Amino acid sequence: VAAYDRFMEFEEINAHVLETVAANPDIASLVDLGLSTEGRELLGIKLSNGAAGQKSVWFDCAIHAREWIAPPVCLRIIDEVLADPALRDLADWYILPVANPDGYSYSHTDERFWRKTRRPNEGSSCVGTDPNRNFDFLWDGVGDFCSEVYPGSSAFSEPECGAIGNFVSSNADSLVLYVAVHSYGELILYPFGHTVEPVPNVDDLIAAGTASADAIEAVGGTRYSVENSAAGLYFTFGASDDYAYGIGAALYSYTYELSGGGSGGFNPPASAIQTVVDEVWPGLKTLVEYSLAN
Ligand code: 0X9
Ligand code: ZN
Repeated sequence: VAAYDRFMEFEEINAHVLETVAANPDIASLVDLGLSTEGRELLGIKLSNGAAGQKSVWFDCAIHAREWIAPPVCLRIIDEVLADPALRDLADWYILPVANPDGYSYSHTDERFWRKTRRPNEGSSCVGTDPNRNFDFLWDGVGDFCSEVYPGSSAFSEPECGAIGNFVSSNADSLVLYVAVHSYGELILYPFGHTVEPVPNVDDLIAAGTASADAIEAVGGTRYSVENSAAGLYFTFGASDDYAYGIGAALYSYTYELSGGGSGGFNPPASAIQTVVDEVWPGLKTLVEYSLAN
């Protein structure tokens, strides 16, 4: 069981993933997605009943470095799915607790509100790319190196994004649901980020998202709102959820913006973690159930 009373550092989270796999060999396996720019391991975990031909669901957390409230949600998913065989009969679960380990580590050691990756930009002293603008779906190459939403020198210039994109595209046959966990805003966002035009299965996306929001609200009254990304937030290109949906890999694709806290919203106290994971887990479970049933 992971710690929910403090924000774990990257090394501790990876050690926890490795221990979990070692302790549950019949259920859990390591999904080694490769290395970050600075050589940190992108370690995901697969939880499965072992049956062939299962559908699958994916969750990644903290692709934005400073969003520390996200990894505990991924770790809670692992705890729950390990404990409940019925959840493993629904689908194979893939969870990546820290999608941007270089940035996450840097936000612990140097700059609490760091957002981007840590790959240097040639010809600029400004470091990093916004990984959630770097995916190869309608990637928009216009942007300033120093911008918080710099999209990178090319689509998938960031190895962290390429690793996730490669997993998603190569598992398109089984993948039903893609979820990126971010903060903050208490939002359940569905595609696309570049247009408010409804996507073909928008009714199902809204129905699943609303069922999820209802399950979250039932815990302690927090109401997440279910919105199209572009309408509910702002226009974007190259985000991970839009990639998973846009290439046809996941019919259900979402970004969850968790609760905020602290000045600026990206700095909730560790004492907020337990409440967030307790209310969001039932919402994610409901989302999985809905998306696999419809
Ligand atoms: O801007 C983002 O990447 C996300 N918000 S955050 O405050 N965590 O940075 C929202 C992404 C939502 N999805 C799309 N726009 N496709
Ligand atoms: Zn984010």
